[in-house]
Amino acid sequence: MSKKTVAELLVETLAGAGIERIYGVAGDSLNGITDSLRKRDDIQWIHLRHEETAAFAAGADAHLSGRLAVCAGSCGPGNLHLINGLYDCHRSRVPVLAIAAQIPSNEIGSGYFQETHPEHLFAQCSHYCELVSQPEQMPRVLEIAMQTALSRRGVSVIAIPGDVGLRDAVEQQPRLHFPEPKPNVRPSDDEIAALAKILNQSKKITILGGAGCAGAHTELIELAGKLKAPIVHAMRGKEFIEYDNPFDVGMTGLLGFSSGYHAMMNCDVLLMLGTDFPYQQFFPEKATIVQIDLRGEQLGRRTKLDYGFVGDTQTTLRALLPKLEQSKNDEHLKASLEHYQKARKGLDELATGETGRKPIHPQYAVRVLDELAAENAIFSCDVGTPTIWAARYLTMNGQRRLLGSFSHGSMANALPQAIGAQVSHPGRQVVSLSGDGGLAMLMGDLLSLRQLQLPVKVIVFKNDSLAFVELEMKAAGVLDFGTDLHNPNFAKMAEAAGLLGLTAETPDQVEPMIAQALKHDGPALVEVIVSRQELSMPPTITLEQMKGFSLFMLKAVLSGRGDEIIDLAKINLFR
Ligand SMILES: Cc1cc2nc3c(=O)[nH]c(=O)nc-3n(C[C@H](O)[C@H](O)[C@H](O)COP(=O)(O)OP(=O)(O)OC[C@H]3O[C@@H](n4cnc5c(N)ncnc54)[C@H](O)[C@@H]3O)c2cc1C
Ligand SMILES: Cc1ncc(C[n+]2csc(CCOP(=O)(O)OP(=O)(O)O)c2C)c(N)n1
Ligand SMILES: [Mg+2]
Repeated sequence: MSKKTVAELLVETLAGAGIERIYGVAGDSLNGITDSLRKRDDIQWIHLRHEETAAFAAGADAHLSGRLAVCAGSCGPGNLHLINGLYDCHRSRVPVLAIAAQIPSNEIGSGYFQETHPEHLFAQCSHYCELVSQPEQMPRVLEIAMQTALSRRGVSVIAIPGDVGLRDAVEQQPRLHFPEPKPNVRPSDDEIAALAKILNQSKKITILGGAGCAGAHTELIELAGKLKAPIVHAMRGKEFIEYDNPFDVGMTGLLGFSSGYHAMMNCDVLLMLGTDFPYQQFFPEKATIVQIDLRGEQLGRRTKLDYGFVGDTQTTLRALLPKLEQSKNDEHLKASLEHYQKARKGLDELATGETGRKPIHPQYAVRVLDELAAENAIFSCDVGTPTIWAARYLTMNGQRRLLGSFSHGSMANALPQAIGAQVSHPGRQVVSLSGDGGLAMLMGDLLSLRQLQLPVKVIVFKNDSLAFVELEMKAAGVLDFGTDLHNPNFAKMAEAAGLLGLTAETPDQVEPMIAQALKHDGPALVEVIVSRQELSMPPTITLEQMKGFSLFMLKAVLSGRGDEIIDLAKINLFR
């Protein structure tokens, strides 16, 4: 029997750790690895058209499963293409390992064909990034990379020259055979007592929850019930917090609900749980702020902080709940919930479609999709206006999932993430809410839907523009420029690529076409011709007010009404 190669040991180590697939694009320098994959049936090669897609897809896979996912690119330009997707994975704290093949080891440093230095390139978007330069390092370096991605939640990269992969392995087996550790992390007893005291003494408490509340829904609802506290969520917390939640008052932030904003601004104590909500302008200035996060380094990052605690949300709340007294004061909660109902009603009124009337409101298309989609559908939304519609019109229910490039904010994420979702969850309905700009940016991988037989449904919001940027330009008082898109007929293009392709031009076509696409046994694309400026800027905000501020710098929530920005700094609806 021939000896095992380093590449074979690499693949065996991955398979042994339960990795079922590697997303990537093949290349000479990856030959050792792809050839090892070819010979096994317990780990698949997911062949894509662009490495950026591979990285986003791996990130989606990891986000949905909570487990390590792997992507790969060949030397130089091949792995360089991974970088934007890897940034996204790293900033979203999902465990992803990237295999960056390297040029022949004896050529490193000579300016050889395709030479780059992955250890430098990926240093900023990874916790661990090392070159495997000799067989003795395998599998140890790979195992450290995997362990680091998992335990620190983020990206690890190993760079490996093609020739090193083809050499004989020294070690013959993976060395680590233990299940992923799952420690309980919580504040000390004294800290829990101090936290309980602060909360027991306060009457107007608002909870701001984020993605770090995943898995702690029961405890979160019990907490809100005891404190009579409205719960505001940050975008990445939507899928974990919004459902079955009688305390829900919506999202905060520019794209949020005015009710979310007010619930935060009008509290005496803001309790932040597992959130890194980034916009400083939306935090209350006078309230006492308490933050609980699994990572100490996250404490006080976004706002001044009065108390900070390190703990996992669920474990911490379990320790805290018995120490809390039942609050009897529900004034703040009631006011916040009433405000939420009003805000919700206002948004729902915009999500309508009149027969034959063009163009279609994008809100309407998403409302229809929300109604028709499966109870356990997985959605992804592009950065741009699809993020707004997803935040406001997709209903989460504890089974549905929502993917986006929320922390890194990269365009073109939705289709690649949908690919990763569908590959890793073959039985689930997966829907990509794509911008026409976003789809075009990584459009090559529409072809992958057919090739990999992935029944992803792509809804394209065709507004012939980079609408979100146009909105920001208007807000900044500059004339919009460079935002026009001369689009093809995406439905015909989809047909040519072997997908079902449909075009909805009028509201009455939206429901039957989305229904047809969802039922279709294979990939489908519905282009929806939507209005270009659904949220126009208010005439009352002057250039002077805007000067030097990006839209995100404004202390404002974009009113769903499309005719105003509610300058929330000036209005206090509770007074
Ligand atoms: C175009 C665009 C517009 C946007 N507008 C908005 C907006 O208006 N409003 C909005 O909210 N967002 C908006 N976002 C998203 C925003 O940029 C942030 O990504 C988002 O607010 C962060 O959500 P989060 O705090 O839930 O998640 P993260 O930023 O991922 O933070 C999660 C926190 O939880 C901690 N954590 C993880 N696990 C645990 C655990 N088990 N226990 C305790 N802590 C844990 C982490 O350490 C981290 O600090 C927008 C994004 C885009 C692209
Ligand atoms: C890779 C990348 N390039 C540019 C941007 C800036 N940007 C943010 S949203 C956006 C427009 C997105 O257009 P589209 O996908 O058509 O969505 P729309 O807002 O029109 O619905 C742009 C250019 C970005 N976030 N990411
Ligand atoms: Mg667009």
